[in-house]
Amino acid sequence: MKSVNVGMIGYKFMGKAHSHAYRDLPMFFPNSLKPEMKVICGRNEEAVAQAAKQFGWEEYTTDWKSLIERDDIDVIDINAPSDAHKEIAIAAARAGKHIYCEKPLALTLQDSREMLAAVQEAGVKHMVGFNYRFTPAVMLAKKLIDEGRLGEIYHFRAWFLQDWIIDPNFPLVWRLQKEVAGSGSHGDLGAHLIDMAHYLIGDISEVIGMSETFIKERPIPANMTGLSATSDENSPKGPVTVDDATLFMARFANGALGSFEATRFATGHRSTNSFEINGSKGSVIFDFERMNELQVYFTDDAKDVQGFRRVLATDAPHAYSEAWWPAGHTIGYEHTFIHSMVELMEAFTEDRQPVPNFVDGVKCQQVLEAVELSVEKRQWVKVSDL
Ligand code: SOE
Repeated sequence: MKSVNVGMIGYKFMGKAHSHAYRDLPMFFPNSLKPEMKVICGRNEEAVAQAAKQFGWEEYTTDWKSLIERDDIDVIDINAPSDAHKEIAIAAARAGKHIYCEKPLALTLQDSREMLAAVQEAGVKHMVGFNYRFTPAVMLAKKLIDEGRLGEIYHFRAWFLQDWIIDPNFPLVWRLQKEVAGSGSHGDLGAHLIDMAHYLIGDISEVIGMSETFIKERPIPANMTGLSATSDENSPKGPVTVDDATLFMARFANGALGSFEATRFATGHRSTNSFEINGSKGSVIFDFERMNELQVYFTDDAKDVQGFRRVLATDAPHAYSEAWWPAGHTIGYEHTFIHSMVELMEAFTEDRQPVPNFVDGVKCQQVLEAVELSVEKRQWVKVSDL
């Protein structure tokens, strides 16, 4: 197998990010299997035809069921809104297709478990879109932890702050509707933080959270695409059925303590995705708005120069640096998706499951749901009880 034929369902924000990744991958990773951009699928024919042309897909279709039946398609990439993930993933697995699915994996823990069972039964490869794991600075943090260079880990604190719906008249887009999105900032942003915690620190054993929907009703959108939408003055309003902000505290199985904040109401923060980790021998701080850097502190540095140092984690010898630009010529958001697709291609070459996969997707969903239960009950919830 020298190339992998992809059929992609969804063509908006994530569709563009994935398409760009498939297109760039062969240029920068010439030794990788090549993803062939065969077919893009969406409900609106005019829009999907335009996307096919703009992003570089060979064909388009509006019928995902016929797409997954095609013999010439190896991988189904699902980046349609979250309520579409389950049906498509299960059908694709039964048709013997490998799957890349955007996060959150499903609307509920139960749905995500059914999806995992389907891919395992079919014996196909499965991957979930936790793209931030593939940031070289995050991978450096992981290396420092795994090598024991931060010592025993005491704290993981993470925050994902946005403000794109701060205007109460911003329309009721699908991300604000429970039946389509599952949850709000929690499943959209908190899911990334939870996966990051799993990746870096390990399993979460118990959680306690709180949640709020600040704006209860919003105008029904006339048009929406990606994260933007419009409505007119006379648009009727509908109820917001998800959280605007969810915060929770967590205890990790290894004894570390965690705090998590996901909100779309952090005025001035366009997309601040950060964490800090403190261990007995040092700390790291990461902020996606400065994604090329990791701040690192070691307790055994000479006292007179002790302090956080800024490591440019996209230069050699850091992850993926050999594929990119000369030293100091930094990379961006889109590269996290290219690296994710490289992992998917490597999984084919090495005949193993890519990571993160649906097992990680289910683990994330379990914590999401444990937090929701804790909010409802106003008490600590053990993740393993779900
Ligand atoms: C919108 O809130 C969003 O694009 C998420 O859906 C993504 O997963 C996150 O990476 C950035 O914010």
